[in-house]
Amino acid sequence: MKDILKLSIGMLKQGLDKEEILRLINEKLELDHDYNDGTILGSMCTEPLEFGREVYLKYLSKNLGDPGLFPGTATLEKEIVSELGQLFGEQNIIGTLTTGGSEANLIAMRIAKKLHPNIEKPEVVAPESAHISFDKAADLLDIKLRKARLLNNYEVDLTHYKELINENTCGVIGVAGTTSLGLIDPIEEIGNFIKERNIFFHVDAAFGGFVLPFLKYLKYNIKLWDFSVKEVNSITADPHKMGLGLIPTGGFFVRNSQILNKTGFEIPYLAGGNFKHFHIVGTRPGGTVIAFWAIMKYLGLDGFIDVVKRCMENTHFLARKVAEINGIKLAAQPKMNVVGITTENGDSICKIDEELRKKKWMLGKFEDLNLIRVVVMPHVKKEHLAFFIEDLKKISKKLQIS
Ligand code: 0PR
Repeated sequence: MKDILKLSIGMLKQGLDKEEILRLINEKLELDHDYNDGTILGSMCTEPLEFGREVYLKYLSKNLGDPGLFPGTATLEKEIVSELGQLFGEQNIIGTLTTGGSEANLIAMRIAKKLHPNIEKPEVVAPESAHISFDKAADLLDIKLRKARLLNNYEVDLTHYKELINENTCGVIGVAGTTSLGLIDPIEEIGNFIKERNIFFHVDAAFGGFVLPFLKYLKYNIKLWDFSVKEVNSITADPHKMGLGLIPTGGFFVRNSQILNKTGFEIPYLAGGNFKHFHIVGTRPGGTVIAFWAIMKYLGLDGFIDVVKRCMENTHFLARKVAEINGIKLAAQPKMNVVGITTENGDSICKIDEELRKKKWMLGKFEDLNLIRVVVMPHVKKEHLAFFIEDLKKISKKLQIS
């Protein structure tokens, strides 16, 4: 009895008025960082497109966990998947929007295992630069994740990668836009190596999926990474990163439509009827899907190209300036709008990160690679980067003298 009373103490007996509630929320949210002030330099998320936000608010009760109740919403999802499939080099693919890249990668790992019921101790090979979601998936699915080491230039050591593939390998992973540096794995070479070997090949383009296709239109020289490599079976690409979608909107795309039949889950009792699905979650947002459909229609190819073009201009500006500062250097020449910064003499980057944080700059820090990461998202403007560079210059100078 005492415990029940204790539990109810936190909840108000009578509700407050809306104004007071909003005031309380705003007070708490003062603590949050704001994309628009330019200090968030280490995030792969950004402000969603305003029109997407408006659309989302209209339709946020739609639930694609029961698509039979919302067949119209499900149709919009199919249209998104079909258009993105073409953008990723294939007609007639299937797929689905997810809660993010982690769920999409988990789905891919599950499929790799499911398609190989005869492998008793399944293994998946991935580069060391693969996102943490693969470790999570391996843990959940009881798959052994074998990681290929990186070379000094942070690219995967392909010889080691190939050595890790054996008769227990049910899947291989390539990354098109690594989390730390935005680098692209040699997808074509991996494809060639596993040709005719019945190994599921998944490409994680959670970040790169909404950058690389547009870079191609901007005449960047991009190596093949998508369904145009015939051995690639599935791709992760997330609208809530460079697609300006709402959080959460990830994406999973698969070439062979039979895979859903072979590996999909079923929920027989749903009000709208039974549909096979890939998802780990049950109830899932329809509003974010409709919003992304609207974003795609609103921006069109030209709009997405423009977003990426501006991010790349700022990326080049930052990269040029970093290269001029004594004591630090680019970890790698940026392939997309991700810039890694490391020390020239191999000293730890942590001190610089600490000093930058004191000045409110929020970056990603990859201690194992000794680099800090700036993701030049659409909310990061040239003037923010100019301020950042001034601080970086001062900090680098100060640390060299001390
Ligand atoms: N694959 C890659 C290549 C990723 O970079 C990420 C996330 C994922 C998969 C997983 O995607 P979800 O986070 O949608 O599940 N990359 C970012 C990272 O870890 C996620 C992120 C976003 C981190 C915003 C911080 C942040 O402020 O860096």
